[in-house]
Amino acid sequence: MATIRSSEITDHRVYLNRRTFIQGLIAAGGATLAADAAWAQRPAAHGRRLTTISSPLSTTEKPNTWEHVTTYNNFYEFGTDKSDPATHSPKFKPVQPWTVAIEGECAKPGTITLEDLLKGETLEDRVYRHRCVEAWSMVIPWVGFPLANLIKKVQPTSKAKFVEFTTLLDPSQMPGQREGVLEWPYVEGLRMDEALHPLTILAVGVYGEVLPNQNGAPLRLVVPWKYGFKGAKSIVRIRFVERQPRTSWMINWPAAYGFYSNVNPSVNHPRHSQSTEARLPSLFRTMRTQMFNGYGEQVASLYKDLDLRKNY
Ligand SMILES: Nc1nc2c(c(=O)[nH]1)N[C@H]1C(S)=C(S)[C@@H](COP(=O)(O)O)O[C@H]1N2
Ligand SMILES: [Mo]
Repeated sequence: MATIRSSEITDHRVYLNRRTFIQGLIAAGGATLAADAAWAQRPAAHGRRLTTISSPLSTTEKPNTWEHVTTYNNFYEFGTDKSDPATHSPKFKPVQPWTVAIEGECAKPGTITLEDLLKGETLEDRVYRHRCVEAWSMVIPWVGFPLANLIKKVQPTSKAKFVEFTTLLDPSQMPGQREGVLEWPYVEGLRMDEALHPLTILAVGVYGEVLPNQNGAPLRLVVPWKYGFKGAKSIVRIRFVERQPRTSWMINWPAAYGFYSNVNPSVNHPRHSQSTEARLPSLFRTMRTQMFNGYGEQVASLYKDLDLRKNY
């Protein structure tokens, strides 16, 4: 049994006063759960099922529960606490029909509805490891389809070197956007070869069901070898560009959040060691973090000519 140094749990102590999360831990530990107003916020699986096939690219690790996946995460548009997305997003109504603007360096720019985007797609269950900068991790059973399928349809030009993803801007529905915690709207980006990689998906569901609001309804990005924040939520624009996009987190704190943000145990975040992680519901960082979150065999070749200490 490894000895746990107090420094290894400091990051988590910051979140220990998050009531819903603590109760989640108690529940996971099998203790009796007190009936409590906050816990009543816990979303139940809503039952809007999707038809899916399972993917050979799934990990065989056991997924975290629906409760973990949907009550402990980040979606700053709804607040900065880990429990805020679940608490403050239920009233959010994704615009119907949801549309995505396809812009920039491609042969077929235009506006596409989510329904059209899904035409001809087979939805896959993709069970992926998910590693956050704050040093916790989960295993999440996403439902989605390869981003590459969409990219091929809209035919990027030879000038398209990067893909930029933008989240909905709607301060009337997203209270976090009335605060200056990040530059809004939330922007993320990938290099073209990362975007085309078969592990990279656009997700529309989790646990076989339509995405709940807090996980990025109705459409979000999932890139399993990168830190969780690369997965932009509630996407309304996908733009093909020649230059590396300025992402919201790079603008917020460039020394901590680089463009690549590949999971890398040997490069520390200014505030956290990145060498170990706590697999929720455990609070202890007893797991060694793997290079590329364990997806090195599939993705390491993308970075063979890059110094990953400089390009963090
Ligand atoms: N628009 C938007 N997307 C976002 C975020 C956010 O604040 N706003 N947070 C990111 C971070 S830091 C993480 S860890 C994941 C968490 O949500 P998930 O568990 O549903 O992936 O969403 C990412 N996508
Ligand atoms: Mo994160």
